Amino acid sequence: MDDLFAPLTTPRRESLAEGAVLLRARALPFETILLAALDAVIAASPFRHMVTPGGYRMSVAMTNCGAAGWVSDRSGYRYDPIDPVTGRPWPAMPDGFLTLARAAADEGGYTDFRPDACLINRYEPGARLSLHQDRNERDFGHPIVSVSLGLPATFQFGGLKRTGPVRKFRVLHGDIVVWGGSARLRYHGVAALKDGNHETMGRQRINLTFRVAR
Ligand code: MD3
Ligand code: FE
Repeated sequence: MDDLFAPLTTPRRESLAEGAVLLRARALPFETILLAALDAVIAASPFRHMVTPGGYRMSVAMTNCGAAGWVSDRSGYRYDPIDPVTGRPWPAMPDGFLTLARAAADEGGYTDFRPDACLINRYEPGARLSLHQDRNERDFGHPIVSVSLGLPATFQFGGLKRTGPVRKFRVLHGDIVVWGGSARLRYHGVAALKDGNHETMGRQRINLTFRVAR
């Protein structure tokens, strides 16, 4: 059952590990702007299920905005300035996305964050992301900022090796996580999404993941 008192009893800011901080509900003031911008992005570059280099269809549907978009296909993972589905550049990064990502990075202690890539992940009930590292970017000195929207999810994060202990925590609509420093290369994933209905987002979770890819 939902905890009605969560906004009163949950800290606004939680340190998850060295370099990683969870900022509760920080995207809520941007909700309307984010959702309008998101609609425009997916109208230009729709969600699609990419295929892993091993040939598996990902359960998470993805799209991108910004100068570079994360792409997976039989030939590998990479950042590409062109959306392979439309043959056109990915939609530009909306101002509201940039402003929020930068404010969150600032609050996490990372000044001057200028992401050129935003990977947008859509989880429907049952969709999951298995444990992985984000290592397709050129410079791991830049943090990653993650904005959660819609249904709650369980984040998993481990260490710098695939094996070993994994910690779990719930992320809710409007929560932001900033991953930098020694947390930047931690293994992480998302457990299978539990079914539910979110009052503004319906039966889905959307995650915006801001990176410096260049
Ligand atoms: C921990 N997305 O797109 S964001 C991804 O919720 C990805 O859609 C997840 O992992 C999602 O690659 C999780 C949280 C996240 C992002 C980057 C990290 C956690 C991280 C980098 C290092 C450690
Ligand atoms: Fe990741």
